[in-house]
Amino acid sequence: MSDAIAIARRRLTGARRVAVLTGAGISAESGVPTFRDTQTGLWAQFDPMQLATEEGFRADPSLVWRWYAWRRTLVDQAQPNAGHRALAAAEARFERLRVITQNVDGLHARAGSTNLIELHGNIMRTICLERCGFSQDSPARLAPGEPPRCPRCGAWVRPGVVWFGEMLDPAALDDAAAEAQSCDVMLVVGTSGLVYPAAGLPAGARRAGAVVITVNPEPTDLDELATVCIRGKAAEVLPPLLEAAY
Ligand code: BJW
Ligand code: ZN
Repeated sequence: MSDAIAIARRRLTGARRVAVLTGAGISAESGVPTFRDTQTGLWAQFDPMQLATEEGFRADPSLVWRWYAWRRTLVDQAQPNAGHRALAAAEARFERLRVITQNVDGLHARAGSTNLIELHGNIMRTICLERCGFSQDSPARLAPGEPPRCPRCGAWVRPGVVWFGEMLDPAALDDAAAEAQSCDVMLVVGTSGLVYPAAGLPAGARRAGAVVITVNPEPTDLDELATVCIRGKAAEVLPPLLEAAY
């Protein structure tokens, strides 16, 4: 076990409330490419920042729908990894453990996490572009081509995720901010810390006096405010970090 993991384990001992902020890195070892790594093959010529906006969707609905159809098949084939499972199992160890995820892949829920906030929605959900209220769990393999029409109002449907420039669900964001304010320890796993408002949560936790532990194989801006910084892959670090010491 690395020194950093041993130090972080000591900081977790005695913690009652643990908040966990996760990003795409936790699903990397499940084979789901991180948002910024989806630019492979056919998609290399497109900027994800342009695909993940309402403007981009309206400009070329078929293109954006195809990108999401492809990503849905990747998510459908993926399985939760040891990192997701360690977090799900740790719910039983602490008085309160809440996972706040930026991921849209649903792998935390599939691993068994029950106390979960999905800040950026879920790629397996389909909603109405005009927000008439239509929402449906999508089959994994929604056909590419043009997006279907909303059965209620006839507008395009779109993925049930939060695009750039869109508000996060206010209740989910309030919940996440309250967890950050009240936790003893915040674990920050596999996120570049570039996308707000999620990226602001660790600073909120730190200001409120929490210990902040980061897990990432690469340096990020969040390291500056971390109490303990663990360099490593989520699926390798989280099991030894979270298993109870007997
Ligand atoms: C491993 C690993 C392994 C690899 N183990 N780790 C304040 C300042 C500046 C800008 C803004 C601000 N407030 C708001 C903004 C604008 C914008 C924003 O933040 N822009 C920045 C890019 C600057 N934010 C928004 O627009 C948000 N809305 C909002 O604020 O509304 C109010 C508002 C409206 C209008 C104007 C202004 C304000 C909405 C953000 C929605 C983000 N949506 C996406 C797409 C979801 C749908 C989809 O997937 O298609 O969410 S963007 C994308 O980034 C996705 C992710 O959830 C999110 C975060 O990415 P994440 O998870 O950190 O992944 P990566 O790829 O960046 O990093 C992976 C990390 O893993 C790396 O560090 C690796 O090293 C690591 N890793 N392998 C552990 N094995
Ligand atoms: Zn509609």
